[in-house]
Amino acid sequence: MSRAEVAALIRAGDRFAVTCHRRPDADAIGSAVALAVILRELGKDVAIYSVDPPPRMTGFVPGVAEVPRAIPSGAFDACFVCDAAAEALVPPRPPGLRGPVVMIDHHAAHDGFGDVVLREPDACASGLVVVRLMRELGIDRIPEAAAWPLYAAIVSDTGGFRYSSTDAETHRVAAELLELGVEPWVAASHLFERWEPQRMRLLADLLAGLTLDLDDRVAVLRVTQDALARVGADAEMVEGMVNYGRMLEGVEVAVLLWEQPDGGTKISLRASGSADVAAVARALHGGGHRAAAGARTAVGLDATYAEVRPLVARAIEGE
Ligand SMILES: [Mn+2]
Repeated sequence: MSRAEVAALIRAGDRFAVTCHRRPDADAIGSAVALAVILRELGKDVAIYSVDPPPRMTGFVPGVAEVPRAIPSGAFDACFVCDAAAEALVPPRPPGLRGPVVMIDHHAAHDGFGDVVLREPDACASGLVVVRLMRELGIDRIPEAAAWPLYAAIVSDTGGFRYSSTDAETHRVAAELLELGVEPWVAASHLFERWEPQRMRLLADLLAGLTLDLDDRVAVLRVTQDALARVGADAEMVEGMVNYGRMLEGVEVAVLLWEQPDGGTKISLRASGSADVAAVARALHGGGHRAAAGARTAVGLDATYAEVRPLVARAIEGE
């Protein structure tokens, strides 16, 4: 559906539920909070919820800590789900929903789930899709209460304005957010620094076990349940670790293999060149972006890497 059609749907409704993908990241929770602010600006009744807690690092963003965990009751004309590329990531819908589930997303790969899908893969973050939708609705100025949530969404999904998704529009919107009072150093310090000692120890452990493969063009990092227990790290601390593999000169794809409590493996993939890791993830029934994707297997780390390796080899040859 087009942005204009989604805007028409918003104008026609009165009561909306707003949520984001399960185990939200800063873009998911930030775009949901911002969308709720914008819908309220239009005089709509809005119930926001996130069944899983937002990451600790987003606790500084105004509005995030107040997002309820409970699925809201009452009647809703639509339920907006921010930043979710697949049905498995969509939280339960409010029982009183009498309208469509509307997906607001920017992922290149999307399973098509949702009654209405507004997906703009050229946007660096779902937060940016929310800003575009806001303008479509005739609001020119970003409401102040949406500024920090949108900045957190954009700065985290672009890795601090470093990824290839960063463009002029990204910086234009960021400039607008700064004019509304956002302080970049405060956001950066919360989102990228302030590490717990356990997280730093986990990184040391990961780097000690880093291996290079396929003519040093692929870096492989492994996280075991044993290692997590040894350093006292939790699941949230594993997020983003794959990027360290990508920082090596000559590495085109970084693979993080993360042993799950059920014996399966979660795979995170990052590309630094033009290799398409979304294609690798899709072959393993996962998804994501061209340069950042993920999947899961039901087998252990070594068996998983045996599946991943030929796919990654093809991805780096195919660029
Ligand atoms: Mn996102």
